[in-house]
Amino acid sequence: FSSEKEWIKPDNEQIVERLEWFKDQKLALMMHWGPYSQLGIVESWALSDEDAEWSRNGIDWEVDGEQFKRQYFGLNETFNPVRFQPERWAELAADNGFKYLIFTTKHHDGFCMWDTKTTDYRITDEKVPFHHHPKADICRHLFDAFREKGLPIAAYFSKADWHTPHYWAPGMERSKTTWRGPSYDPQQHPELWERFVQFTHAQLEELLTQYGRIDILWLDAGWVRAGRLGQDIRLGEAVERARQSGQPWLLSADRTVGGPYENYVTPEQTIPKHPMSIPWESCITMGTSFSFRYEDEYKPLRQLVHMLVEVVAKGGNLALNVGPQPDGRLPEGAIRRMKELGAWLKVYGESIYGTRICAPYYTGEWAFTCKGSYVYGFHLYPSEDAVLTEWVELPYEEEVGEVVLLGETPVTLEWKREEKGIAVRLPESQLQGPAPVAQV
Ligand code: FUL
Repeated sequence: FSSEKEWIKPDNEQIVERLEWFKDQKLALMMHWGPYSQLGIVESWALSDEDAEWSRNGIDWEVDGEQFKRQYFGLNETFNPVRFQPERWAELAADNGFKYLIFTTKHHDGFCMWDTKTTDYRITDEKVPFHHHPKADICRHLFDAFREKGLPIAAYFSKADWHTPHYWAPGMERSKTTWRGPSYDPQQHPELWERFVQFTHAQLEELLTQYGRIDILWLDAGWVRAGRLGQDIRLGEAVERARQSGQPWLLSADRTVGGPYENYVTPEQTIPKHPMSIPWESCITMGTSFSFRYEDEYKPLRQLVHMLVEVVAKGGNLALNVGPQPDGRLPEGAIRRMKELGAWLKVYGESIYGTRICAPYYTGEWAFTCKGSYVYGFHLYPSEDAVLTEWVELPYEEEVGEVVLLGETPVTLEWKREEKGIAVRLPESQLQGPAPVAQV
């Protein structure tokens, strides 16, 4: 979205209301999980030659394409996450300030993490050892566990599907530029394309009618769209059907596709330069990849807090991604960070949740949010050992009642008018944590 004008405000009142709910949430836990997690590769991207170097990094893929594909598509037979305890994930998320879950029901490789009838390439297939586990229908148990903790569900679903022959049709030439697929020109093969459309709609129908309340349909693979392929996948119809039959609250994110079914926009691994008043959510990894990587490095707390504050000050939500391990546990390093962030949010959450943007938004050094008659100013000082002088200038030119430094014990601060804003006197002993917050 280069300009806010391209965003279409929904004409459905309930959806407009749900978008206000959405804007209040601020922090989602995003999770990418599937057979690919076993190899610690970049989600399913090793299947696509488009970015071979990047996605196959560190793994011996010196096999020919077909052999490699067989290898990859055999990963489901060893995916056996017997330590999957969805209640633990849900508890950890709820206790640490996450407000909704975004989960990969199907990534580009086409592997279904629910008990679908549309394909055997699924978590409940008999060939998959996990088939016998009482929680084999992963989406069902995960969604139930999160809803139980009061956290709504966003179902991530890749429109591209590199497993189904309706999309990557055997024997059809793929050129380097179409490795994301489909492997054929949908305009030249409308019947094949229609089979793919029906297949996709049938999968969404299952997810949207048999898995309880879904609050958001998070469609990925923005390249699967009429403007690019000459044929539509008509997912607006699927969204509309779901809204008419039991899920009237359903928001949809349909990346860069635009139109009435892109209710909010989803920048990836980046934060927009300027504040936006349209609803948006940046998905950013806590580690270096969306899917699990062995010995991954997780962003330090200061960086996570600064990211969250910047996103919120610019009017967005942060979908912070964690990739579960192949055995079903969450990586220790990620758990640690979730708890650290949760501890920060317990003290400063009032300046984050339910807020809206207000000038001067974000200056790099300062960020602002508003709620009711309060303005919150976050000082984003650069490092643990940065020295903050006693008097700190805050670029806030509006009227000031009282200035309070938030913390476990809030402290009223002395302040004075300056030429460009106000100056507040900070008691040094209080300057702990990654981003002191002044409530004005
Ligand atoms: C991208 C995908 O290709 C990545 O693998 C990941 O799922 C990210 C959130 O969206 O478009």
